[in-house]
Amino acid sequence: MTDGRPGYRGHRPILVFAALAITLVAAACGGDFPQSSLRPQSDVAREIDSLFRGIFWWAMGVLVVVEGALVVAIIRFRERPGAEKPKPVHGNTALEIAWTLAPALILIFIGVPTMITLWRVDRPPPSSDIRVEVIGHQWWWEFNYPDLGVTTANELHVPVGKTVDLRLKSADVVHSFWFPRVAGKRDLVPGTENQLWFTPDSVGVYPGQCAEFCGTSHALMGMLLFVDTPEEFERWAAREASPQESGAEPRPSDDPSVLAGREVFFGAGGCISCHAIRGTPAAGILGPDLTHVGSRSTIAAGVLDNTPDNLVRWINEPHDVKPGNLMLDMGLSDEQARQVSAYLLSLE
Ligand code: HEC
Ligand SMILES: [Cu+2]
Repeated sequence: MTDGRPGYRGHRPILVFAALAITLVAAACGGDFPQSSLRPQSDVAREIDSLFRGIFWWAMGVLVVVEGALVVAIIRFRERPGAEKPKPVHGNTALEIAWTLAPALILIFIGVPTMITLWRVDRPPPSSDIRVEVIGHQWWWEFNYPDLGVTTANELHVPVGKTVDLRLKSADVVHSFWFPRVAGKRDLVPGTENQLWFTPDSVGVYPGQCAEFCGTSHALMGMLLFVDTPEEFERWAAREASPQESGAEPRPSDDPSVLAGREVFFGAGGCISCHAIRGTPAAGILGPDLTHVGSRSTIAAGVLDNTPDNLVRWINEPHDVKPGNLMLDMGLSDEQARQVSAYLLSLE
C-alpha cells in the first residue's frame, strides 16, 4: 500500500470519523420512542406511514443513483499527474431525455399515492362510533363527549377498534392536535371547526403534543391518549359522566383534610371562579373541568404526575411549573394547599 500515491494516508482520519459518525447515528435508531410516527397504531396512521415508506425508498433510489454517479465521476475523472484533461461534453440527447423522463416518472410514482392517501384520510369518517369535541386552550386540551355527557381535560380515552370522530376548535389561538402514533396533525383554528378521525388498533397509552407554536408554554401543552378495552372504556365513561355531589352538600369523607380542602376550594381559594366540578356550585370555565381530576394520571397538560406533592406545587407556584399559564397563584398557605390537594385527589 506504500506505493507513494500522494494523499492516501490523509484519508484515514476522514474514514475513522465517518465510521464513528455512522455508529453514533445508528445507535440513535434503537430505544423506545413513544412519539414516533414510524410505529403506527391506527388505520389512518398506517396509511400515512406506508405512504412515507414508499416515498422514502424512491428517495433512497435517487440518492444512490445520484451520489453513486458523483462518486464514480470524482474517482474516475480526478486529476492525476501526467493524465490528459478529460474532454468536456455538450449536448447528449439520449442522456437529456433520460434525466428529464426519470424524475417525471418518479414524481408521478410519488404524487399519485400521495393524492390517494390525502383523499382517503380527508374523507368523512367511515363511522362515528365515538364523537369528541376537542377545544385547544393556551395551554391545555378540553375534551367533550357530547353523546356521553363527559367533559375532561388533557387525557383522551377511546375504546380500541372504534372509529373516533374528532371535531377540533380553538378557544384562543391556532393549536395543532397531534398523536404521532395514531393520527396525522390537524390544526385547531379559532372561528372554525376541523375534523379528524382514526380507528386505534392497539390498547395502550400514547403521548401527544400541540404541534403549532401557540405562545409561552406551547412546549408544555402535552396530552395522553388512552386506548382502552371496550369494558375499561365503558367503566371510565360511566364514572366520568357522573357528577360529584348531588346538591350543594359535601360528599361525606372520613378524611378531615378532604373536607377542609373542599372549604378552601369553594371559599377562600377562589378556585371556583375558573374551574367546574359538576354536581357542585363550581361552574368556572376558564380552566379544566375538575369533576374527576383525582382519576387523571397527570396534571397541567402532562407536565406533572398527579400526586399530592405535585398538586401542592402546582397550586402554590403554577408559573414556575408552567411559565405564563393562565391559572392564578391564589396565595394559599402550605396547609391550605395540602388540604385542597387531598380534596382534588378524592375526586375520582
Ligand atoms: C384565573 C383562573 C384560575 C383560577 C382562579 C384557578 N385556576 Fe386552576 N387552572 C386554570 C387554568 C387556565 C388551568 C390550565 C393550566 C394549563 O395547564 O395551562 C388550570 C389548571 C388547574 C389544574 C390542573 C388540571 C388538569 O387536569 O390539568 C388544577 C388541579 C387546578 N387548576 C387547581 C386549581 C385550584 C385548587 C385553584 C384554587 C386554589 C385554582 N386551580 C384556581 C385557571 C385557574
Ligand atoms: Cu401549541
